Amino acid sequence: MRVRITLEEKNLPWTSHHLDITKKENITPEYFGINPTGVVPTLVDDGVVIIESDDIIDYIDQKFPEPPLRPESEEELENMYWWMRSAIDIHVKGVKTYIYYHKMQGKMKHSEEERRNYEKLQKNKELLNFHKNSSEGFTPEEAKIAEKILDDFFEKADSILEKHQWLVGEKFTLADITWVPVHFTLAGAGYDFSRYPAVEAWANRIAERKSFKKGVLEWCPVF
Ligand SMILES: N[C@@H](CCC(=O)N[C@@H](CS)C(=O)NCC(=O)O)C(=O)O
Repeated sequence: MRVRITLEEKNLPWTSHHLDITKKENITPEYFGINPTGVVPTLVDDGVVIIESDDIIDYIDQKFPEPPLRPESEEELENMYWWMRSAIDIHVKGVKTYIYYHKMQGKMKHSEEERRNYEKLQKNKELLNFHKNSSEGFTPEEAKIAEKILDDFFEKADSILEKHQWLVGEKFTLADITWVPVHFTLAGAGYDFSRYPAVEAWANRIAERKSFKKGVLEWCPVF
């Protein structure tokens, strides 16, 4: 979602190679050969391969600067990177755990063969552990920890968005692009955003943008 929104904001031509993760189309030696963590997305631009959505959208914004999706001041730029890095850091423990527990619990049981296949390919310990837990089911305690991680971020975002239009000030940036899919998917998993009215208003503003309609809703009308 992040990468598609960014590409749409820039009006860049691109080709989608869609992998259905519910069918485990990403768990193949071929895909791990391109992205060693086996997750999506991966950008291949003219032979350059980039993994991690925050690095991909940063690369796109630097290589194709118009219209810019970054602030001008050093301080705001640092802030933008802080929001981007935070989303990546809490992805597995916060976002993924919350969504799997509230939306997919009990539906992710892996067969013995799937488990062996995954363990052969996956070298990343956090992901190995996550998928082992997702197959066995997360505990309510793990789900509570995930929720607390998310609450802390949305509380902070809400207090900023009460005063500013966007996460790092008055300019729409890669920080907003990084966080809006988190909002979209968590809302679809039942996370209570009514506690954060300024975040809800921010998400509604982004939902009006053509890039969100084309980059998110055309691919995933409801999560
Ligand atoms: N930090 C990575 C996270 C990527 C990620 O977790 N992608 C999910 C889809 S949103 C995925 O590929 N899940 C399948 C899996 O975990 O095997 C990024 O932002 O690029």
